Amino acid sequence: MKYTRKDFPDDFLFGVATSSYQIEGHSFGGAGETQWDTFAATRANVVRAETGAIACDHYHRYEEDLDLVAAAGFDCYRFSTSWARILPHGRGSPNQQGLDFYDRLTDAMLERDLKPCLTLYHWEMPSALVDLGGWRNRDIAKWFGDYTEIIMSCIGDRMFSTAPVNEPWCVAWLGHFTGHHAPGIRDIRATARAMHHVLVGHGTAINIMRGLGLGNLGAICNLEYAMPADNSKAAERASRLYDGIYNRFFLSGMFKGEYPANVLEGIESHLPANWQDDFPVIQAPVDWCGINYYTRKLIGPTSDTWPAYMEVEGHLPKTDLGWEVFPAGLEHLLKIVQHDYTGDLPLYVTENGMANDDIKVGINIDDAARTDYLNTHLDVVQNTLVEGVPVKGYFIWSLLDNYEWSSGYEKRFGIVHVDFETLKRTPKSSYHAIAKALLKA
Ligand code: IFM
Repeated sequence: MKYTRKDFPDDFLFGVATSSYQIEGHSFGGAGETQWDTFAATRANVVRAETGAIACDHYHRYEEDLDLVAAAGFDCYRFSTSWARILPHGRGSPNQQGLDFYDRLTDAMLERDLKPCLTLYHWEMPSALVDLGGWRNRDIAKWFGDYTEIIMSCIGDRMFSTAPVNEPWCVAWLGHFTGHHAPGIRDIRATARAMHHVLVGHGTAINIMRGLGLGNLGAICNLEYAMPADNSKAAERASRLYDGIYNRFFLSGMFKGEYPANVLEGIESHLPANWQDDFPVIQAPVDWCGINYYTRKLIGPTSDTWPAYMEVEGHLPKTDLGWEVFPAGLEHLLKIVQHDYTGDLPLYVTENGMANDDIKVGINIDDAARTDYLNTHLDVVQNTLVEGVPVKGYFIWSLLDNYEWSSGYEKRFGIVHVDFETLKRTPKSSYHAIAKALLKA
């Protein structure tokens, strides 16, 4: 790595991130069926119809995995609890095995001196709640609040930080507009409601946690840097709308209590009645904001129905998911978020990393491309720190190769290789480079 921890402020935190459905193995420990199980069972949704049934078997191997996190010198471990593991039917009686698992997992982090950084919803909606409309149904905010209360009453006091929802754009837009993610809906009204309700759910969970006396609560958004594909006014307008839908809708809701006008043009008639009345909940104060960043998008206009934009292929080097490598986008976004929304609030890069076709040669896995990717993104974190942006930490996605949603197990994001036949873990060269950089004196 180009940097060591000494190049960053003393209180700067380094972490690595995972999520429950992507690594745990949802067939273990009494977890309920999730929307990803049924989405994967539907033709052509997921590569080879793969599910998270076994995943990395982290449910049984978490001690070994946390040993790897600690041995690399990370300060923090970002993980998520599964709604369907805690409440197999989404509501009602909790699954004690699920609560016990997260209790053990938490203690295992603390025993290794790792700060537990929790996300409460990383997409494993229990199927029973999808049957009731999932994020389309306004009651989801209350159900999410109930789930929050159950899990946080059990492990909340031991968390370093907690965020309710990972990547509200993915939840709402990929799940209900493009249909690329579960529940695989393609409907503008469903999308508008999911966009709004996911924010009401976020605020409800924050308020419940405050009520339990918990602190260091945040919001985590995935952001993409939108650029016009050419110099035309139409491309400029299209890229502003992409930015509005992808980035500003969620940030504006949470930090300003409003939605961008260009987004409302397309969705206002589909929002639930009296949606403005929900802003006091949506704006529940948070203590920090997390940004998940991977790439930029070049956007051009189309003559299609709203939002009438399209992604135009760019020519920068790409990762194995076809995402262009554009570190400058992270710098722009950190500055924009601070300037337009969060001011002095601590910012974290809560996910950053790349899919790479990592090949195992003997016992070695050389993923120099990943180390380069991390270095170039840390370069821009350095730039923002110099300019006074309060970035307080950086988390790599991901610890392990894992279930990459509709790509199944085909795309590898881990700094640790997982053989999905034997489940053997092998640290890649990026892991060794990070371990060297994070060595504490
Ligand atoms: O794997 C995902 C993760 O679940 C959410 N953020 C983006 C990652 C890479 O696609």
